[in-house]
Amino acid sequence: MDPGYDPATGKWTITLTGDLTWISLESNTTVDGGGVIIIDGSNFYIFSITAENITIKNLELKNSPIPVGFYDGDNGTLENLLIHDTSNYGIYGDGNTEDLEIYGCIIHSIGSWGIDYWGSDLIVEDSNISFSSVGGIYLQNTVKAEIRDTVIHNHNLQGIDLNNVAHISIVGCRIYQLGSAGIDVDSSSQDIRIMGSEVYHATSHCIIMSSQNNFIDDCTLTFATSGIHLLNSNNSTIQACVLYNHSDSCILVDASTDINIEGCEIYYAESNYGIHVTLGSSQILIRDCSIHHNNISGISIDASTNVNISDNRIYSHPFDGVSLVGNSNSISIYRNIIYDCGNGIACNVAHDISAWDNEIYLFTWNGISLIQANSIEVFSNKIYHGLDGVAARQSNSINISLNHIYGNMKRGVCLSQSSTNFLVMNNTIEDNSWCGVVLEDGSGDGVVGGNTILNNGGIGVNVTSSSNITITQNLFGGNGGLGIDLSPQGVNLNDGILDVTQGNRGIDYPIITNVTLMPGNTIHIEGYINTEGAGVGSPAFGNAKIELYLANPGSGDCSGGKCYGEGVSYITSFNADANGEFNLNIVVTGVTIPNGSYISATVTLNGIGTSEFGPNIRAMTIASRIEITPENETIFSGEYISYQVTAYDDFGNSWDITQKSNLTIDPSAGGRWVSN
Ligand SMILES: [Ca+2]
Ligand SMILES: [Ca+2]
Ligand SMILES: [Ca+2]
Repeated sequence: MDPGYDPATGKWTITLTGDLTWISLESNTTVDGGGVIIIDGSNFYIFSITAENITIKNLELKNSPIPVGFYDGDNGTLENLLIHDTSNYGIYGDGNTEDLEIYGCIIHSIGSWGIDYWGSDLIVEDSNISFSSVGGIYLQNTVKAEIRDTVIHNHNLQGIDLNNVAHISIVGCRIYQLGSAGIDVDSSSQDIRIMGSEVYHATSHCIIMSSQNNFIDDCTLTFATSGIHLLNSNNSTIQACVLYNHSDSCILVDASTDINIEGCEIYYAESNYGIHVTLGSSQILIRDCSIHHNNISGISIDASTNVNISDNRIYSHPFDGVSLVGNSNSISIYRNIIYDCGNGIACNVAHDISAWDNEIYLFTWNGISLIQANSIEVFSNKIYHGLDGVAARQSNSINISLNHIYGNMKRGVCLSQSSTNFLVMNNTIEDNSWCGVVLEDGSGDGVVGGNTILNNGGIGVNVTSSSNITITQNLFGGNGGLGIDLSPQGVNLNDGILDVTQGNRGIDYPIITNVTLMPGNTIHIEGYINTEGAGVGSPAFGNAKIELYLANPGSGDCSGGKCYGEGVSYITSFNADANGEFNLNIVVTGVTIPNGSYISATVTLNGIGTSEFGPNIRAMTIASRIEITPENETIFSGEYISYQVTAYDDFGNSWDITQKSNLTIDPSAGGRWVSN
């Protein structure tokens, strides 16, 4: 050794020579440089440690292939070392090394990994590792390591590379300026915890892992290919992280199972999605995240299954808030707020999807878009201020219920391109600029029932080039067109026949000729289903179901001197006879029919659908009438009959005005009635 003193720095430099190519230490030795010793390895190894309980501290080590190497040297402590200009590792531990602790070390300008460790039980704390030709920290086969409060930056490859390791914690670290990933974990590794750390400016992903049982908490992951890329990685939780400015998606979940992503803020994915789940991933939970301003969509689920997306705020995406593609299935989307997107939720070749309790608004196209989607439930959502509220194409088995769909620039609900087997039930669909509900282009085999369809700019329910749509017990009012309009547009005057060129095959509506309000909540109703003026029914409509409504024409409901609906309140239903005629008394419950109110009705045929509303007719009480009881009775000579005569007024008051109520036909009096 050749100690040299530098008065300028106050430090002593010891340079290794060919006589001493490394320093061996006995067990239980402390080497303390006091902050004033520099060891220049002169391209030789400096400390090669095979002993135990070695502490080396307060030294500067340089110009060595490996300044500090542990070879089955257990319980080592390195403290406050400055290590630089190595041709190989900064610090090395072989596979037989245990319990190495590294505190407050600065390692830079390294020929390979800053720390290369194959042993177990490693602690790295308060250290700074930079400018290596390979990477910051490499662990292989390590069981239990904690890397805390350490800065790792400017490496040609990874910041931290973990291989076949277990029980690793990375806490409070800052990792940046990397030629590859920030943290790279292989598929043999497990139980990896990354907490309170920042990773940024990685050429590849901030974190890429194929390991099992991962926990990533409170990390900020920015400016890379992605923030987190899980590949064949199972049972992972990502929570309370902030991820932004990635050239691909912010979180990539590929072929991974049982992944929870919660409480994260995710934005500025520059060419893809906030979260992209694909390649057969399953059991995915995305909850309570804020996902916004990503280049395509907020969340994309592609070819994956069993996904729950809940309680997120998803906004400001040019395409979809949530996109489901590639036969993804078993997806639940609930309690999300989704706004300022192209589509709120888009299912494009997907099935078994439920969306409920979402609030979706300010979308450019559809609140919910279904294309070749099957087994879909959309319920209790608020969908407003977009173009079409819910739009389905080439989709089937769709249940749209209990939603509030309003204020959209086109239609509330539109099913088209042969969408079949649907229920549109108990929704409130109002104030949309075009129609409330549109069924078109061969969309059939559905029910539109129990909805409140109010104040839409166009038609309430419009059936175009479609059939077998039952429209039942809806509340209409104030729609700009007809309440129900089967193509062609406007009232399809009855022609007594079905006609395949018309919506719902041009079912004729009922012509009610008389509707009388009677005592005891009873109405008497007569009429037929056939060409107006025919006076008799058409068997084409035999046994059809007729639904009665209180009617109130708003705009667009009157033509040819008559008004047709809109049916504002369902009253009751009954069936026509085999000839398409009806003449009956009905007891009405639950609805009050004021004297003079207007009544309209629809016809529904099984397998064909429902008609438009028929012409409105006033329901009147019988004013000041007299009723005789019995009304018809056959009697023979010598018999006698008792009868009663009752007078009624408009208000339902009655008087018994029977006077001589006991008469006999007397043969001896020439067959005349005589009083007894
Ligand atoms: Ca109208
Ligand atoms: Ca029509
Ligand atoms: Ca017809």
